[in-house]
Formats: sequence, structure tokens, C-alpha cells
Amino acid sequence: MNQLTKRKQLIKDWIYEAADKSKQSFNQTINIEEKTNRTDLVTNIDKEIEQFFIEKINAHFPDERILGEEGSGHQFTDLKGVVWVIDPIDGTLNFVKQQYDFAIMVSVYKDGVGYLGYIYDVMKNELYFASKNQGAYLNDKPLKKVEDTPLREGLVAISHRLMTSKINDDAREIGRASSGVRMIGSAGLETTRVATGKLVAYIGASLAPWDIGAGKVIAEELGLIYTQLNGEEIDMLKYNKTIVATPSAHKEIRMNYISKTEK
Ligand code: 2AM
Ligand code: CA
Repeated sequence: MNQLTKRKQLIKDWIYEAADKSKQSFNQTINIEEKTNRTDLVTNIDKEIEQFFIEKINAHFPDERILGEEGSGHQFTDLKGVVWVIDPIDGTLNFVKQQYDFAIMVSVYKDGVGYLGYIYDVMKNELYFASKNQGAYLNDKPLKKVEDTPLREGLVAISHRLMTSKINDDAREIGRASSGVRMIGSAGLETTRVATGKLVAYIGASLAPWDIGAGKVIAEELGLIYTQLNGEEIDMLKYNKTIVATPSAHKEIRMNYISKTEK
């Protein structure tokens, strides 16, 4: 087995093991804390799963660095070498309130370029995976390139924070120009909906590298555009206002519906 095949098999095994841990927690009392506010939660399960990945990666790839939501690598000032980007549970609010629509996300970047991306929809048992220039897959079945559907003919997902903004109407204008707004509450799962052509765009209010890393690899592999809302490249060392969309919807949203302050 070559090194890359072995690495991919390990990552898959770890994701399935981590998913079992997340589901086993439904029978236990979990510890829930607020991070920045009451809609930004972390549980002991998020922390345990991140720790699980850190131990596995350190054991198998001791020279590689880890950027994880629950504390690992937040001091990084560059992405040189191999960097693992881990979101142990994406959609923690869903995990706590619905035990549904949450994902485990892992990606591997090399000198700042994403080359492996995984988003696992735990409750649906759907593993989305892409490898740079080698296609994207859902449970090992190849995904087709996404059709370039325009905004007016497609559904969009827009983050809760933007939709409910009292000071900026951009999100609602985008919604009105589309066929309809759908929200899940997991940046990863919303990205998989764009990647499978179910949505034409997903707009994130303030996404961290671990919310973006895997989805960006998968989306770009399928012909989608994933950038900051102002059109600039994603910065994998800070929070970003984001858009992932078909080329047409991406252009239209940026040109027509994003207020001047965003451009
Ligand atoms: P998380 O569950 O891993 O925190 C919710 O709309 C989406 O935005 C989720 O993917 C969530 O990821 C992400 N997100 C990023 N920063 C957030 C914050 N400060 N509060 C709530 N959700 C946040
Ligand atoms: Ca998370």
C-alpha cells in the first residue's frame, strides 16, 4: 500500500471511530459550555474528539502540525509544511439540540494548499471526500461536477447571523433573488449541499479555518468557487466571511447583492 493510500485509510478509520464516540454520547450526560455567547457552544465530546485526532496524528505523523477548533494550533502564523485542520464537531448547536445535522471534518493542507478534505455527516452516514485534482466522492461513489446554475434558479443557505442582522439587508436581498433560503446550521453540511448541486450558494458569517478547510477542497474539486465574500482568497489563519457557490451565483451575489462595505 502506498503512503497516500495508507494515510487516506487511516483518516477514514479515525473519522468512523470519532463518529461512534459522538453517537455514544447520546446515552450520557454531556457537559455543555458557552464559548463566545449562548449560540456558540462546546461540549466535552467536541474536546474529546479533537484530542482523539491529535493523539492519532501525533502517533502516525509526528512531524506534521495540527490546527483544531478546540485549541490546537491557534497560535500558528503560517501554514508551512503539512497542517491538519480538524473540526471535531461542526454544528455543535445542532449536536446539542437535535442530535442531528452535525459533521466531523478533517482536511490536510500542504504549504497552504488543501489536498485532502473529509466531511462526515454522522447521522446520515455520508462521508464526503475529495483529493486535489483526483475528484470528489460520496461514500466512495464519484460526485459529478456541479452544473453552473444561476442564483434565480437555485436555493441558497445563509448563516443565521447574516439572516437575522438588524443592520445589513444583504442576506435577505440574496434570499429574495434566489428560489428560496434553506438553513442547516453546519457550515460543512451546507457546503456539501452546494457540492451536490442541491444549493447554488452558501454564505457564512464568520467562519474559522476548521469550518472551511475540508469543504473548500471538496467544493473546488467539483468546479465551485469558495472565497471570502469580497472575492478575495480564503485566509486559513483567520475568520472569514465566506461564499461557496456555482460560478454564476458567486459572481451575481458579489456584484449585485453585497453592500459596498463588503467589497
Ligand atoms: P461550529 O458548530 O463548529 O461552531 C453555524 O451557522 C455554523 O457556523 C457552524 O458550522 C458553526 O461551527 C459555525 N460557526 C463559526 N463560528 C461560530 C460562532 N462564533 N458561533 C456559532 N457558530 C459558529
Ligand atoms: Ca466545531
